[in-house]
Amino acid sequence: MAKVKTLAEFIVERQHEFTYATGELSQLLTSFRLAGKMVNREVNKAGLAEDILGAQGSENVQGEQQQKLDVYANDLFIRMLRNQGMVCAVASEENDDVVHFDNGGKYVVTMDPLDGSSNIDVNVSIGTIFSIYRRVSTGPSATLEDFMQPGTAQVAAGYLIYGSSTMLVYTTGHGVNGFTLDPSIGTFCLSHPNMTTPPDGSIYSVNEGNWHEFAPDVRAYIEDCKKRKMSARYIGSLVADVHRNLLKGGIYLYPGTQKAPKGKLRLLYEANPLAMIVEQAGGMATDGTTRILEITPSALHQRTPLYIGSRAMVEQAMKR
Ligand code: P6P
Repeated sequence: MAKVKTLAEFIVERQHEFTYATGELSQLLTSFRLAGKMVNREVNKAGLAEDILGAQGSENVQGEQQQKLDVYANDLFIRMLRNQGMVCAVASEENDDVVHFDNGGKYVVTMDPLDGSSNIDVNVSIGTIFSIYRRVSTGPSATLEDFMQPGTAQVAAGYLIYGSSTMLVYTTGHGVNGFTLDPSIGTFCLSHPNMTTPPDGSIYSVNEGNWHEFAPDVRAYIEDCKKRKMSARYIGSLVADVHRNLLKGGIYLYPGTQKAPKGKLRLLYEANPLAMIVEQAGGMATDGTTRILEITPSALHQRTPLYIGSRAMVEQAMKR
Protein backbone atom coordinates (compact mmCIF):
# COMPACT_ATOMS: atom_id res chain seq x y z
CA MET A 1 0.00 0.00 0.00
CA ALA A 2 1.43 3.37 -1.05
CA LYS A 3 2.68 5.49 1.87
CA VAL A 4 0.09 8.06 2.87
CA LYS A 5 1.41 11.63 2.79
CA THR A 6 0.19 13.91 5.56
CA LEU A 7 -0.60 17.60 5.07
CA ALA A 8 2.38 18.53 7.22
CA GLU A 9 4.75 16.42 5.12
CA PHE A 10 3.28 17.81 1.92
CA ILE A 11 3.72 21.43 3.02
CA VAL A 12 7.37 20.83 3.94
CA GLU A 13 7.97 19.07 0.63
CA ARG A 14 6.38 21.93 -1.34
CA GLN A 15 7.54 24.82 0.85
CA HIS A 16 9.87 26.02 -1.92
CA GLU A 17 6.81 26.92 -4.00
CA PHE A 18 5.64 29.40 -1.36
CA THR A 19 7.13 32.76 -2.36
CA TYR A 20 7.94 33.80 1.15
CA ALA A 21 10.16 32.59 3.97
CA THR A 22 10.45 28.91 4.71
CA GLY A 23 8.03 27.69 7.32
CA GLU A 24 5.64 30.61 7.05
CA LEU A 25 3.10 28.75 4.92
CA SER A 26 3.18 25.80 7.26
CA GLN A 27 2.41 28.05 10.22
CA LEU A 28 -0.32 29.89 8.30
CA LEU A 29 -2.08 26.68 7.31
CA THR A 30 -1.66 25.09 10.72
CA SER A 31 -4.35 27.33 12.21
CA PHE A 32 -6.86 26.16 9.62
CA ARG A 33 -5.72 22.56 9.94
CA LEU A 34 -6.08 22.46 13.72
CA ALA A 35 -9.20 24.62 14.01
CA GLY A 36 -10.71 22.67 11.12
CA LYS A 37 -10.40 19.45 13.11
CA MET A 38 -12.06 21.05 16.11
CA VAL A 39 -14.91 22.52 14.06
CA ASN A 40 -15.30 19.12 12.41
CA ARG A 41 -15.69 17.52 15.83
CA GLU A 42 -18.45 19.97 16.80
CA VAL A 43 -20.20 19.69 13.44
CA ASN A 44 -20.20 15.91 13.64
CA LYS A 45 -21.80 15.82 17.05
CA ALA A 46 -24.05 18.85 16.50
CA GLY A 47 -27.13 16.64 16.57
CA LEU A 48 -26.23 15.44 20.06
CA ALA A 49 -25.14 18.69 21.65
CA GLU A 50 -28.24 20.92 21.97
CA ASP A 51 -26.07 23.76 23.16
CA ILE A 52 -24.24 23.95 19.82
CA LEU A 53 -27.23 23.77 17.50
CA GLY A 54 -29.64 26.43 16.43
CA ALA A 55 -29.59 30.19 16.31
CA GLN A 56 -27.32 32.18 18.54
CA GLY A 57 -29.95 34.85 18.84
CA SER A 58 -27.68 37.46 17.25
CA GLU A 59 -27.24 38.74 13.71
CA ASN A 60 -24.05 39.19 11.69
CA VAL A 61 -23.20 42.21 9.56
CA GLN A 62 -25.22 40.67 6.75
CA GLY A 63 -28.28 40.76 8.97
CA GLU A 64 -28.27 36.95 8.94
CA GLN A 65 -29.20 34.92 12.01
CA GLN A 66 -25.92 33.67 13.50
CA GLN A 67 -26.00 29.98 14.27
CA LYS A 68 -24.21 28.94 17.46
CA LEU A 69 -21.71 26.90 15.45
CA ASP A 70 -20.98 30.02 13.32
CA VAL A 71 -19.93 31.88 16.42
CA TYR A 72 -18.00 28.91 17.80
CA ALA A 73 -16.08 28.47 14.54
CA ASN A 74 -15.43 32.21 14.16
CA ASP A 75 -14.08 32.56 17.69
CA LEU A 76 -11.92 29.44 17.28
CA PHE A 77 -10.33 30.47 13.97
CA ILE A 78 -9.67 33.99 15.26
CA ARG A 79 -8.06 32.62 18.42
CA MET A 80 -5.87 30.20 16.45
CA LEU A 81 -4.81 32.89 13.99
CA ARG A 82 -4.05 35.34 16.78
CA ASN A 83 -1.90 32.81 18.62
CA GLN A 84 0.31 31.89 15.71
CA GLY A 85 1.68 35.38 15.38
CA MET A 86 2.13 35.83 11.63
CA VAL A 87 -1.34 37.14 10.88
CA CYS A 88 -1.81 40.80 11.73
CA ALA A 89 -5.58 41.04 11.20
CA VAL A 90 -8.62 39.06 10.06
CA ALA A 91 -11.74 40.08 8.13
CA SER A 92 -14.54 37.63 8.85
CA GLU A 93 -18.09 37.32 7.58
CA GLU A 94 -19.14 37.21 11.24
CA ASN A 95 -17.47 40.50 12.25
CA ASP A 96 -18.61 43.94 11.10
CA ASP A 97 -15.06 45.30 11.25
CA VAL A 98 -11.54 43.97 10.87
CA VAL A 99 -10.26 42.05 13.91
CA HIS A 100 -6.82 43.52 14.64
CA PHE A 101 -4.04 41.62 16.42
CA ASP A 102 -1.54 44.55 16.13
CA ASN A 103 1.41 42.16 16.21
CA GLY A 104 3.22 43.38 13.08
CA GLY A 105 2.48 40.08 11.34
CA LYS A 106 3.20 40.01 7.61
CA TYR A 107 -0.15 38.55 6.54
CA VAL A 108 -3.86 39.25 6.72
CA VAL A 109 -6.65 36.69 6.39
CA THR A 110 -10.22 36.90 5.11
CA MET A 111 -12.60 34.09 6.02
CA ASP A 112 -16.09 32.77 6.09
CA PRO A 113 -15.71 30.59 9.19
CA LEU A 114 -18.77 28.46 8.58
CA ASP A 115 -20.47 28.93 5.23
CA GLY A 116 -23.88 27.38 4.67
CA SER A 117 -24.48 27.28 8.40
CA SER A 118 -28.26 27.34 7.92
CA ASN A 119 -27.73 23.72 6.83
CA ILE A 120 -26.18 22.68 10.15
CA ASP A 121 -29.50 21.59 11.68
CA VAL A 122 -30.40 19.44 8.68
CA ASN A 123 -27.13 17.55 8.44
CA VAL A 124 -26.03 18.97 5.09
CA SER A 125 -22.35 19.60 4.27
CA ILE A 126 -21.01 23.01 5.28
CA GLY A 127 -17.63 24.66 4.91
CA THR A 128 -14.95 27.14 5.93
CA ILE A 129 -13.46 29.41 3.25
CA PHE A 130 -10.25 31.44 3.65
CA SER A 131 -7.81 33.68 1.80
CA ILE A 132 -4.31 34.73 2.82
CA TYR A 133 -2.74 38.02 1.64
CA ARG A 134 0.64 39.58 2.29
CA ARG A 135 0.15 43.01 3.91
CA VAL A 136 0.81 46.10 1.84
CA SER A 137 0.97 48.24 4.99
CA THR A 138 3.89 48.32 7.42
CA GLY A 139 4.10 48.73 11.16
CA PRO A 140 2.33 46.92 14.00
CA SER A 141 -1.22 47.32 12.71
CA ALA A 142 -2.87 46.31 9.49
CA THR A 143 -4.94 48.84 7.54
CA LEU A 144 -8.09 48.56 5.44
CA GLU A 145 -5.79 48.87 2.40
CA ASP A 146 -4.44 45.39 3.22
CA PHE A 147 -7.93 44.01 2.61
CA MET A 148 -8.66 46.02 -0.53
CA GLN A 149 -6.22 44.05 -2.67
CA PRO A 150 -7.60 42.25 -5.74
CA GLY A 151 -7.92 38.46 -5.58
CA THR A 152 -4.85 38.10 -7.80
CA ALA A 153 -2.81 39.20 -4.76
CA GLN A 154 -3.82 36.17 -2.68
CA VAL A 155 -0.75 34.15 -1.60
CA ALA A 156 -2.94 31.21 -0.65
CA ALA A 157 -6.61 30.26 -0.58
CA GLY A 158 -8.47 27.25 0.70
CA TYR A 159 -11.61 25.69 2.03
CA LEU A 160 -12.59 23.01 4.49
CA ILE A 161 -15.67 20.96 3.72
CA TYR A 162 -17.40 19.15 6.58
CA GLY A 163 -19.29 16.47 4.70
CA SER A 164 -19.41 12.69 4.50
CA SER A 165 -15.70 13.17 5.08
CA THR A 166 -13.86 16.32 6.08
CA MET A 167 -11.43 17.74 3.54
CA LEU A 168 -9.00 20.62 3.34
CA VAL A 169 -8.43 21.89 -0.21
CA TYR A 170 -5.92 24.68 -0.81
CA THR A 171 -3.63 26.36 -3.33
CA THR A 172 -0.61 28.65 -3.09
CA GLY A 173 -0.76 29.38 -6.81
CA HIS A 174 0.95 26.14 -7.83
CA GLY A 175 -2.02 23.86 -8.40
CA VAL A 176 -4.70 22.59 -6.03
CA ASN A 177 -4.36 19.70 -3.57
CA GLY A 178 -6.99 18.04 -1.40
CA PHE A 179 -6.46 16.37 1.96
CA THR A 180 -8.96 14.12 3.70
CA LEU A 181 -9.12 13.94 7.48
CA ASP A 182 -8.47 10.43 8.76
CA PRO A 183 -10.44 10.59 12.02
CA SER A 184 -8.75 7.45 13.34
CA ILE A 185 -5.45 9.32 13.55
CA GLY A 186 -6.74 12.93 13.46
CA THR A 187 -4.57 13.75 10.46
CA PHE A 188 -5.26 15.30 7.05
CA CYS A 189 -3.81 12.98 4.39
CA LEU A 190 -3.23 13.78 0.72
CA SER A 191 -6.19 12.20 -1.08
CA HIS A 192 -6.65 14.44 -4.16
CA PRO A 193 -3.22 15.42 -5.54
CA ASN A 194 -3.07 18.09 -8.25
CA MET A 195 -6.85 18.57 -8.58
CA THR A 196 -8.03 19.68 -12.01
CA THR A 197 -11.62 20.45 -12.93
CA PRO A 198 -13.11 19.06 -16.17
CA PRO A 199 -13.04 21.73 -18.94
CA ASP A 200 -16.77 21.22 -19.50
CA GLY A 201 -19.58 19.65 -17.53
CA SER A 202 -23.26 18.76 -17.33
CA ILE A 203 -24.19 20.00 -13.87
CA TYR A 204 -25.60 23.46 -13.18
CA SER A 205 -26.13 24.84 -9.69
CA VAL A 206 -28.45 27.82 -9.23
CA ASN A 207 -31.33 28.69 -6.94
CA GLU A 208 -34.16 28.62 -9.48
CA GLY A 209 -36.44 30.03 -6.81
CA ASN A 210 -35.04 33.41 -7.92
CA TRP A 211 -36.17 32.77 -11.53
CA HIS A 212 -38.53 35.72 -11.74
CA GLU A 213 -35.80 38.07 -10.60
CA PHE A 214 -33.17 36.82 -13.04
CA ALA A 215 -32.18 38.92 -16.06
CA PRO A 216 -33.26 37.53 -19.47
CA ASP A 217 -29.72 36.37 -20.29
CA VAL A 218 -29.53 34.32 -17.09
CA ARG A 219 -32.90 32.73 -17.79
CA ALA A 220 -31.76 31.99 -21.36
CA TYR A 221 -28.65 30.23 -20.06
CA ILE A 222 -30.63 28.14 -17.56
CA GLU A 223 -33.15 27.23 -20.28
CA ASP A 224 -30.22 26.14 -22.45
CA CYS A 225 -28.91 23.91 -19.65
CA LYS A 226 -32.33 22.25 -19.48
CA LYS A 227 -32.55 21.83 -23.23
CA ARG A 228 -29.13 20.15 -23.12
CA LYS A 229 -30.51 17.78 -20.45
CA MET A 230 -28.01 18.85 -17.81
CA SER A 231 -28.42 17.84 -14.17
CA ALA A 232 -29.63 20.48 -11.73
CA ARG A 233 -27.79 20.15 -8.43
CA TYR A 234 -28.15 22.80 -5.71
CA ILE A 235 -27.18 21.97 -2.14
CA GLY A 236 -27.50 25.55 -0.88
CA SER A 237 -24.05 25.31 0.66
CA LEU A 238 -21.53 27.12 -1.53
CA VAL A 239 -18.49 25.04 -0.59
CA ALA A 240 -20.34 21.77 -1.19
CA ASP A 241 -21.72 22.90 -4.58
CA VAL A 242 -18.37 24.27 -5.75
CA HIS A 243 -16.45 21.22 -4.46
CA ARG A 244 -18.73 18.79 -6.29
CA ASN A 245 -18.48 20.81 -9.52
CA LEU A 246 -14.70 21.06 -9.11
CA LEU A 247 -14.45 17.26 -9.08
CA LYS A 248 -17.16 16.38 -11.60
CA GLY A 249 -17.34 19.45 -13.82
CA GLY A 250 -20.17 21.96 -13.70
CA ILE A 251 -21.11 25.58 -13.04
CA TYR A 252 -22.38 27.32 -9.91
CA LEU A 253 -24.06 30.64 -10.48
CA TYR A 254 -25.44 33.17 -8.09
CA PRO A 255 -26.34 36.04 -10.43
CA GLY A 256 -27.40 39.52 -9.52
CA THR A 257 -31.13 40.19 -9.50
CA GLN A 258 -33.22 43.36 -9.79
CA LYS A 259 -33.57 43.39 -5.98
CA ALA A 260 -29.88 42.56 -5.39
CA PRO A 261 -27.84 43.57 -8.46
CA LYS A 262 -24.63 42.40 -6.78
CA GLY A 263 -26.14 39.05 -5.82
CA LYS A 264 -25.68 37.51 -2.37
CA LEU A 265 -22.14 36.15 -2.16
CA ARG A 266 -19.24 38.13 -0.73
CA LEU A 267 -16.15 38.98 -2.76
CA LEU A 268 -13.46 38.92 -0.09
CA TYR A 269 -14.11 35.63 1.69
CA GLU A 270 -16.29 33.59 -0.68
CA ALA A 271 -15.76 34.50 -4.35
CA ASN A 272 -12.04 35.36 -4.27
CA PRO A 273 -10.69 32.27 -2.47
CA LEU A 274 -12.91 29.91 -4.47
CA ALA A 275 -12.00 31.71 -7.70
CA MET A 276 -8.29 31.26 -7.02
CA ILE A 277 -8.78 27.55 -6.32
CA VAL A 278 -11.00 26.93 -9.35
CA GLU A 279 -8.70 28.86 -11.69
CA GLN A 280 -5.69 26.94 -10.37
CA ALA A 281 -7.62 23.75 -11.18
CA GLY A 282 -8.15 24.97 -14.75
CA GLY A 283 -11.61 26.45 -14.32
CA MET A 284 -12.98 30.00 -14.49
CA ALA A 285 -14.72 32.48 -12.20
CA THR A 286 -16.38 35.76 -13.20
CA ASP A 287 -19.09 38.11 -12.03
CA GLY A 288 -20.81 37.62 -15.36
CA THR A 289 -18.52 40.04 -17.19
CA THR A 290 -15.27 40.48 -15.20
CA ARG A 291 -12.77 37.94 -13.86
CA ILE A 292 -13.46 37.72 -10.12
CA LEU A 293 -9.77 37.90 -9.20
CA GLU A 294 -9.36 41.23 -11.02
CA ILE A 295 -12.09 43.05 -9.12
CA THR A 296 -10.59 45.69 -6.83
CA PRO A 297 -12.58 45.61 -3.59
CA SER A 298 -13.96 48.80 -2.07
CA ALA A 299 -15.61 47.38 1.06
CA LEU A 300 -14.98 44.43 3.38
CA HIS A 301 -18.38 42.81 2.93
CA GLN A 302 -19.14 43.78 -0.62
CA ARG A 303 -21.11 41.29 -2.66
CA THR A 304 -20.57 40.08 -6.20
CA PRO A 305 -22.47 37.98 -8.68
CA LEU A 306 -20.60 34.68 -9.11
CA TYR A 307 -20.30 32.35 -12.10
CA ILE A 308 -17.73 29.67 -11.25
CA GLY A 309 -16.73 26.25 -12.54
CA SER A 310 -15.78 24.51 -15.79
CA ARG A 311 -14.32 27.01 -18.24
CA ALA A 312 -16.57 26.09 -21.20
CA MET A 313 -19.70 26.45 -19.04
CA VAL A 314 -18.72 29.82 -17.57
CA GLU A 315 -17.79 31.10 -21.04
CA GLN A 316 -21.15 29.86 -22.35
CA ALA A 317 -23.00 31.60 -19.53
CA MET A 318 -21.18 34.86 -20.26
CA LYS A 319 -21.99 34.75 -23.98
CA ARG A 320 -25.63 35.48 -23.29
P1 P6P B 1 -29.79 30.93 -1.40
C1 P6P B 1 -25.32 30.10 2.41
O1 P6P B 1 -26.06 31.05 3.14
C2 P6P B 1 -24.79 30.79 1.18
O2 P6P B 1 -24.00 31.88 1.54
C3 P6P B 1 -24.01 29.80 0.33
O3 P6P B 1 -23.40 28.82 1.11
C4 P6P B 1 -25.07 29.22 -0.57
O4 P6P B 1 -24.57 28.79 -1.82
C5 P6P B 1 -26.02 30.39 -0.76
O5 P6P B 1 -25.88 31.24 0.38
C6 P6P B 1 -27.45 29.92 -0.83
O6 P6P B 1 -28.25 31.10 -1.00
O7 P6P B 1 -30.26 32.35 -1.63
O8 P6P B 1 -29.84 30.11 -2.65
O9 P6P B 1 -30.43 30.23 -0.23
